[in-house]
Amino acid sequence: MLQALAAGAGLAAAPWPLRTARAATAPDLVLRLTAAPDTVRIRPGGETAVLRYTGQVLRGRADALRPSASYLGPTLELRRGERVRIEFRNRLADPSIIHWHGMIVPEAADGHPRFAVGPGGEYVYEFTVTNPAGTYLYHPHPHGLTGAQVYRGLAGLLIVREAQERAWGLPGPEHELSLVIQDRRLAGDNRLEFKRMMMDDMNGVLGDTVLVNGVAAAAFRVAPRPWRLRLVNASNARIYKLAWSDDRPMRVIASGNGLLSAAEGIQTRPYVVLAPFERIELLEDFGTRRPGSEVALVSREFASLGMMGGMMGGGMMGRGMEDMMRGMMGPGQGEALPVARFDVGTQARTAGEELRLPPAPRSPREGHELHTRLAFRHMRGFLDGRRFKMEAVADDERLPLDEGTVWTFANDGGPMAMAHPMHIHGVRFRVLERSTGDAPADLREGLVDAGFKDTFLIFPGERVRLLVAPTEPGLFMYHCHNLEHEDGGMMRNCRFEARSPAGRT
Ligand SMILES: [Cu+2]
Repeated sequence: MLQALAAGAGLAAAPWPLRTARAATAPDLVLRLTAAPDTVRIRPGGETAVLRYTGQVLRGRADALRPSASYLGPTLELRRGERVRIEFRNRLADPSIIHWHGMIVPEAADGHPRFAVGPGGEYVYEFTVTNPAGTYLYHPHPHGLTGAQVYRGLAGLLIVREAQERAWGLPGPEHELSLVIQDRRLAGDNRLEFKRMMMDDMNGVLGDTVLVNGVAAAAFRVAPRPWRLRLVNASNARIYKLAWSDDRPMRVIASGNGLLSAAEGIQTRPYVVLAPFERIELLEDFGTRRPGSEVALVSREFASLGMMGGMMGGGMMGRGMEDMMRGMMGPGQGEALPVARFDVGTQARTAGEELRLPPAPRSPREGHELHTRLAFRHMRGFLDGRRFKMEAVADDERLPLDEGTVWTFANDGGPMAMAHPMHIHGVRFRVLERSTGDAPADLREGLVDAGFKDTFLIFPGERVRLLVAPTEPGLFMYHCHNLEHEDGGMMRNCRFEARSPAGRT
């Protein structure tokens, strides 16, 4: 078994017996995901070389995989409570490993970079789906290579479903749409252009074209009725300020890791801020719009983030200089961009059901505290002055199992300060508090801190307190999900462990 896991790997022989690799009972579902080079047609004028996950159902429901139309991997459709085995085959020229973003799985199934397998290698994951119904992702996580691999196409959706979703009044799968939003830059010959300049390591790689599900100028035909929209930011670094072109409010039913609770209710926002690898779900009634009309999902301008954004928008440069910079670099962070178009059908309108969101789970006891200071200097991000080391975990990066830790993140201000989308593996957490007044005025109203999250955006000068209660023991990680910051080392391990009798954690 262990030999099979590390087959051809060289890089990472399993560092300890993978007790989770083969459960006592057979899995309900056995899937195979293969990462390999491929070509797809993204726009006219020649195919684009990409990296791509393809999948197969080896055992169980054939509908557990839904193929994608472009370079994205197949959508995994999993059911809560299902036991899943996934065999990952690396047919890339570089090491890789898959992380199930937002999923709470055993340590050995989390896709930590220390498990990366080399070209020709395989890794077997086994876990039970414990996450509630929601929108999740899978993507590569080899240290230093994540940004390039995701940019070239390696990512896919992972949807968890529950039988009760219909009883909660949510539109069924036939009336939902997933939009995986990514910005890319295609050269004249349709080659994907990744890093081009030093700024890319600092700001993260930004594209000039928004692709939705791997398609440029995406358009959807929608019946005039309520739809469940799963909006997913799988961009390396771009933050979107998503809004309807007709300025209707956005009705948010999930803010990240599962649906909002009945107590929280639908959160209405004029626009929604979506940082890299955050997801949000909307309940949108297209029946309230004129039949035959069209409405666009757009990303609105914001001036508050990004060095170039500030310089260009703040009038620090002359007009000619501004135009030249924009031509060279493409749209910076915060520039307005089109995302997708929705054409409302002309058939009779169908009313929606009354939404009954599920009750909130009980909050854990808050018994522990942690503090992490984020800083960005010399083009690199630091977590409490530290950078990533494969096995290193400090005393102040240990969290007790099965109780609440209040984890405070403070983002340094200063001239190089940046917003960072922070992600913690292996847990879903609540945002307890955000320091008031520090979120930029042109983004503030679009933050949704309700519900459970696994990724949150923290602005320069801001302090955000989370309530985290790990349930899976072992070595997990927390990091910035701007993929260039992550690859640059703005990532650390954290260990979830039982409290020792002496009280030390
Ligand atoms: Cu960052």
